[in-house]
This record gives sequence, structure tokens and C-alpha cells, in this order.
Amino acid sequence: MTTTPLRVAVTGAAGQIGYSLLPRIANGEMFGPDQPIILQLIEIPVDKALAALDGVAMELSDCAFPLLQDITCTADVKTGFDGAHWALLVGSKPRGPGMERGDLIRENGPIFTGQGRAINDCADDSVRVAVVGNPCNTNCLIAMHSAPDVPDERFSAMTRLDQNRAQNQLAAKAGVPSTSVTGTLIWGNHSATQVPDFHNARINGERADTVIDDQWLQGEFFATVQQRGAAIIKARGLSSAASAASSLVDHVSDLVKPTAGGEWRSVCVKSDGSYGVPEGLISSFPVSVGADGDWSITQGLELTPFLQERLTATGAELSGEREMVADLLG
Ligand code: NAX
Repeated sequence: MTTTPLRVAVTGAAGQIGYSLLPRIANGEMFGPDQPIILQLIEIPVDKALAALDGVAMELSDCAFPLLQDITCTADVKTGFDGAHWALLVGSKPRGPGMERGDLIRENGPIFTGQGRAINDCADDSVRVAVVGNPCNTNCLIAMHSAPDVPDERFSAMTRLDQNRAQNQLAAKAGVPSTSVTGTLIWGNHSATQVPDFHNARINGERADTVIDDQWLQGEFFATVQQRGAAIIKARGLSSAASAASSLVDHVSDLVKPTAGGEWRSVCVKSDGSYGVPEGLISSFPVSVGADGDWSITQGLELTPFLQERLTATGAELSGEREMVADLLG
């Protein structure tokens, strides 16, 4: 095998998502069956976390994945991001008892400042960054601002799990396989204000809101998609992990594989003001990828007044989050 290995840095690698994600990277599902991989696994400098990380690395080695050439385990971000082609920022500080969303945003900010700087200084010139650790949109914004030498379009955050959830809900309601649902789209923040678009999604080629009644779409559908994460925590006692890992495989592939004509994928990227989302925020948009691998925000999609109103609200939430971390955006 002569292909140069891809260095993939993963933070929070000893966590739940890491455990489901790493084998899928190492066995070629994320970057293809011919792409050798070097995993650079990053955890916090705490004995328990580093011991768990060693265990994960042992298991990965025990799988004898043909594509996996090396594994590094570290608590040092400079070592972790050294030469990285992809930085998957999965780790973040969880919400503790009594913590408000604002506290979570403030607590996580400095983590993403440090990681952004290390990516800026140590990663490969071609590095691309995908943020999963919550609040992922604003964490991504902070990392992007902390890496001035890395072009902004290399930064993304994940709403692919929300898109997959929405697609599954529409398919179940219409009684069709999930493959019959296309164009599923999430706008805005990966939070309870996210906007699952039922007007541009299609079921067997027809707009979802011509197939399913508005009352269900604006009520149960919206609430189910927005609250799915909480429902899984309630059922499992733990947050979504296998589905999040699977969606991150989809997310990276979404950014790498060209879209067919008229197709889009939900990706949180820097707003250029499209659809009225304030410029500079990291917001979920329909994203198309060209044959050259460059992405762009798909233009010209129609939004109903109901969806437009909610897009304005989720944009306002993202603006509020940006204000909370303004001092970190230097
Ligand atoms: P876990 O708590 O199982 O694992 C997180 C890991 O990150 C821990 O091992 C912790 O030690 C590590 N960590 C914390 N700070 C770190 C730092 N500064 N550097 C390196 N590692 C660090 O959480 P898990 O279930 O794996 O979830 C990870 C993140 O994904 C959470 O923030 C979670 O909220 C977020 N999610 C985001 C989703 C999305 O769609 N964007 C969906 C799933 C998930 O809820």
C-alpha cells in the first residue's frame, strides 16, 4: 500500500462517542477502504481518562485493522494535532448539576481556544475541523477564531445526527423506507431551537408538507427532532453515542464527496448572511459540495413563514451565544 496515511486527531477519544467512532475510522468507513490511517487520540490530563484511553488503543490494536498504521495517545494538544489532516473535536466538558446553557458555553470556551491555537500551529496545512462537542456551533466558532491561519471554510460542526433523526421520523410517519425521504435539512443551532425543514424535504419526490399534515409537522415532528437527544438520555441513562459516531462518519463523508445536482446536506458552517442568518455565526445550512471538493451554501430554497420565523429565532440564539464568548473571539 503506497498511499500516504491520513492523520486523524480525535479529542475526547476515551468517551462514549469515541468508543463507537474510532473503529469506524480505523476500518476505512470514514475515509475509504484504501486510505491508511494514523489515529492521534487526545484526552484530558487526568489519570483515569488516560488509562481509559490506553485501553481503547489496546482494543483498536487488537482489531488488527489493515488500514490502521499507528496510534498516539496524549493529553498534550500540540502533540495530538501535530500534522493532523482532520481534527475531530468530540470531547467537551459536560453540563454539571445546576449548570445553565450559558455556564456550559463559558466553561467550554477556553478548551476550544486552546485546541484552535494548537490546530493553527501544529496541524497540516490542509487540516479540516469537525466539531461535535457541545455547544458545538459556538465551540466551532471559538476554535475557528483561534486558528487565524486556517481558512474559515475548513471549520464545521455537526447537525447530521439531527438530519438523520428527522429523516427517520418523516419516513416512519409516511410509512416509507428512510431511503424514500430525500433533502432532509436542519437549519440553525444544534440545540432545542434547531429547525428541521419539512418543506424542502421530499418523500418519494413530493414535498413532505404535501404528504403529511401541517399539524403533525409543526407539532410532534418538530418537538421529537428537537428533543430526541433528551429522549435518548431518559431511555438509556446516557446520551446518544453510536448514532452520534455514525453521523460523524456521515458528516465527514458529506464534506468530502461531491453532491449530485440539486442535492444538499446539513452542515454547520460559517454564515455569509444567506437566508438572513447573521454573518459570521456557525449555523446549520444546506451545503453542496462541488467536484473540486469545495462546499457552498445551497441558494434559493423556499421557506414557509413558520420555518422562516423559527430560523430567525435559532439565529438569535446563536447570536446570543456569540455575545457570551465575545472576549474569546479576539
Ligand atoms: P463522554 O463524556 O462520554 O466523553 C467525553 C470525553 O471527552 C471524556 O472522555 C472527557 O475526558 C473528554 N474531554 C473533555 N474535555 C476534553 C478536552 N479538553 N480535551 C480532550 N478530551 C476532553 O461524552 P460523549 O458522549 O462522548 O459526547 C461527547 C460530546 O458530544 C459531548 O459534548 C456531547 O454533548 C456531544 N454530542 C454532540 C452531538 C451532536 O450532534 N453535535 C450529539 C451527541 C453528543 O451529545
